Amino acid sequence: MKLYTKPGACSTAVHIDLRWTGGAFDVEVLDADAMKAPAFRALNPAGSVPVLVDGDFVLTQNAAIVGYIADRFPQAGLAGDGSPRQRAEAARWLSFVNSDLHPAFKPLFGPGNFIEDPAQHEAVKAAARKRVRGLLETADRQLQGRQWLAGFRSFADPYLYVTVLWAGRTGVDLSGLEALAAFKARMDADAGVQRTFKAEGLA
Ligand SMILES: N[C@@H](CCC(=O)N[C@@H](CS)C(=O)NCC(=O)O)C(=O)O
Repeated sequence: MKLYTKPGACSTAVHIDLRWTGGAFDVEVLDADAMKAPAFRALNPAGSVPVLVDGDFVLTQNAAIVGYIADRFPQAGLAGDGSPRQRAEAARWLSFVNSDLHPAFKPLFGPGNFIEDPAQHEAVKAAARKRVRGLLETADRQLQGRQWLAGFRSFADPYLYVTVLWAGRTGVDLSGLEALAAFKARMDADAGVQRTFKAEGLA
């Protein structure tokens, strides 16, 4: 099994999941040029990470990939204990991060994709920061009295963690989000996270 990732991107969350499984896998760390190269475009014409290759199976899309990893390494408990209820809780919070939180950053990373006039870019980014802050308040409320989003460690947690790092880098106000800050500190200290960062050249 091989993961294609870009340092600090959403694929870094998948990389942490793989470290948490304790299973064997290869990783290829891509830069912007490698993501445009024909060899990578042959795997994913969209040119985005993550991509997971398992034998002749090429899989894209975060949600599909982490579900596949959870099923391939059930002992890791990334989707819970095998009960429908825990699977649903893990999927609920994965969906929150993948379809609400992650897309909310897009205007911060590329305001020009939303409005052409550069004079408007700061306003677009300010609105995005406000939306991200609101979503992180939801995560903070969920983490109050819990260590992990779903109530147990799941594939939703590394993805949330990566978005918290993005929020720090893009000037989102994180003040007062104490449960989220404690979650980030736990993840910062996690051995799997640290091994991931080292492998991606982020340590
Ligand atoms: N819907 C896709 C989105 C993947 C995505 O947005 N990947 C970003 C990194 S977080 C990417 O590769 N962007 C292109 C680039 O960085 O060049 C998924 O969930 O896998």
